[in-house]
Amino acid sequence: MPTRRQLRVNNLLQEEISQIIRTEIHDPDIGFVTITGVQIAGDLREAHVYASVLGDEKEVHDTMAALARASSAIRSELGNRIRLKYIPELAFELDETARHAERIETLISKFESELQQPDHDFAPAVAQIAQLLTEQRPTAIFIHCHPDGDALGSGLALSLALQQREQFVPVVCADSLPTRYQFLPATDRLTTEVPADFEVAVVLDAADRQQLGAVAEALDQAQTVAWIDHHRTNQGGADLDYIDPSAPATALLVRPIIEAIGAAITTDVATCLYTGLATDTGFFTFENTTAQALEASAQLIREGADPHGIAQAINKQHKLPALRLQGQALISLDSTADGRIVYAQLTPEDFSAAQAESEDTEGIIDLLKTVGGSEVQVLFKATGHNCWRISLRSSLIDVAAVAQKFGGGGHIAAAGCTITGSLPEVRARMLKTVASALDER
Ligand SMILES: [Mn+2]
Repeated sequence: MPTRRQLRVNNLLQEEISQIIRTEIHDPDIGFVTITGVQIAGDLREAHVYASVLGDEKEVHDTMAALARASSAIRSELGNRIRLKYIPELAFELDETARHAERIETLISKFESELQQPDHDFAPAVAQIAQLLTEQRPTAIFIHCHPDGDALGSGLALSLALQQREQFVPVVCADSLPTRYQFLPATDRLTTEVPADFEVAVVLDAADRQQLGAVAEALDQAQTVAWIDHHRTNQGGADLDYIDPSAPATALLVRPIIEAIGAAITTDVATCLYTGLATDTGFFTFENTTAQALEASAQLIREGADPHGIAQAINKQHKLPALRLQGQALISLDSTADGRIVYAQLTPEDFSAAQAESEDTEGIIDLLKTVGGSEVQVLFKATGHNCWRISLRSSLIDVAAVAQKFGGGGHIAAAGCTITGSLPEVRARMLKTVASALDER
């Protein structure tokens, strides 16, 4: 099985070799050739380059011979173009269709599991949801409780877009707007109250009904529910589902909907979408910081989003209670499994000593991630008597799977769940589950 790094190098080599053959190698013997894949050896010294050639036996033979002749020229051109410690020797091999298909299949399943590429064409879902929204039936947008930048940004962007079509659509959230997001435009349409009558509900950035918190039951009032989300644990099942776990943020799923209803990406809409994308990628540092994320962010900046202003507004809003709470969490910091698991806890006493609220815990888990040698980070937060909200992070194991064992969910690298019981008991259960997930790896 190739590692992620090898996959990345393979893809890079494939792209560059294709281009070099197209533009730099002028051997008339080279016919219609497509580089269908590259497999680099474990030591990175040699790469098998698979070529499929259109034509009869002679054309195939001549092309392969010409590629073999050109291989050192291609290799030295690769050296000019890419930065690798060692440019591998290239061995060109004919890609017969059967083997080709087989390798494509392996690659696709690899992509699905490792890179979370979409296995779906989402165009029909986008079109159907856009169609629903242009019917102008009374509509309400629902976002997850304890709203983050993606939930708020996605919700407000869609509401602003619908307003351009003369429709006022509230954004319903069980919890009120955190201070750090008060800079967002159009926050006046946020409400904790379920509107009296609506026919269409659009749910954004929530993995399931529970994540809507106190307003979850309001969904039963809707005649039609459209659900747009990027959480891997989302099971779907709404009237219209648009669930794409490969998307770095729900904001990027909302964008094509806005375009499909014919609304403009105004400065305000761009600000909301950029906020969703930036916050869900940890300001473009998390694992989900893909080329797609950066390209989309560049586009939003051209459309008026102010990256510096948004980052300042969100990150320079620390309140004393939140910083004191960070201190409490850091004092409790401990590790297990030879330092591979790092954990911290916030008891009800910590919250009162810091005069902090649950909203103030945001960002603490990211401090845990900075501990050298740690592979999994776990934060235990008291949310009531013997009730613990647990945040999990890891770039090594699937923490969504761990969280699911306790009725929670989330993403591969970031997940959470709630467990009741005494802290020592809850902590022991969770750390044991995490440790065995590490062992099984
Ligand atoms: Mn999100």
